[in-house]
Amino acid sequence: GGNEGIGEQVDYKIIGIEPGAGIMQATETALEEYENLADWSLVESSSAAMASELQKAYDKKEPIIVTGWTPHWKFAKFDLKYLEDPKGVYGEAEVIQTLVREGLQEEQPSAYTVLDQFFWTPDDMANVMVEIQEGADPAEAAAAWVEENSDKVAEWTNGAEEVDGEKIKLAYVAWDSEIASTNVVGKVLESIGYDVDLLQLDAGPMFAAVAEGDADGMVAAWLPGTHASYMEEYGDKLVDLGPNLEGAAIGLVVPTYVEADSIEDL
Ligand code: PBE
Repeated sequence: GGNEGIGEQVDYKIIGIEPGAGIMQATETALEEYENLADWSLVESSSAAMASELQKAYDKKEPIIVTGWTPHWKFAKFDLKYLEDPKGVYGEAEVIQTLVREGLQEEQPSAYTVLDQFFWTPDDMANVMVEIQEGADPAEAAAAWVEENSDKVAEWTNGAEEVDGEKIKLAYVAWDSEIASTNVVGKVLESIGYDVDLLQLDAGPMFAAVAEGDADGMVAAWLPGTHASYMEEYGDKLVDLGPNLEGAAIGLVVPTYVEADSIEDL
């Protein structure tokens, strides 16, 4: 390692997101495990503020290092790369899983069926994210996607009987990826008659809410790595409905003009 140029230029800082995100925990681990990062720090921020820092640096072609993840609209908007992670701190490919509260299957079988069958691709998710990033209201972007993808939606609602205004509460965190997925699933549940409430929380409280039955479900668990600590804490009180997306990833992300390929080059 030891590229003093980049470290100096970014003030030995990695631009993070909300505390509580799994990627923040992983990055704290990276700061401990990579000796060349011993004097670096991780800046707490928010997903939106991280993206605007990235935009500002990118416009000026200045170096920047952010906590990044896929699917995310930033890869469509900017030329970016993941830094290699030879120590494997950020894990391998991740999936995003759907988790629901105990008792949902018996009490709200239609919602359970939809949540169980919800599965889409990173491109699907990215398309919704890009619309929102370009200014669409999340609920409207989700409604438009649902309308344009009726074949896929029909697979998710297959076998789910219509209901009459029953209440369903989905917990999520304001990560761009989860704003997209949660709004889409919410629209699909509305389309079969549910009165849907989207409950925005921090990561830990999101897992706790579903585990304790204060929310009915969530489509936002990044596993096996990113949210491993939350699964350890709440996993036995959650019903795991499996992946809703395959091919997710987290890591340190830089614009391609940054002259580093690996975390060890910093
Ligand atoms: N993320 C997006 C989350 C999961 C979804 C990668 C920012 C996290 O790090 O916990």
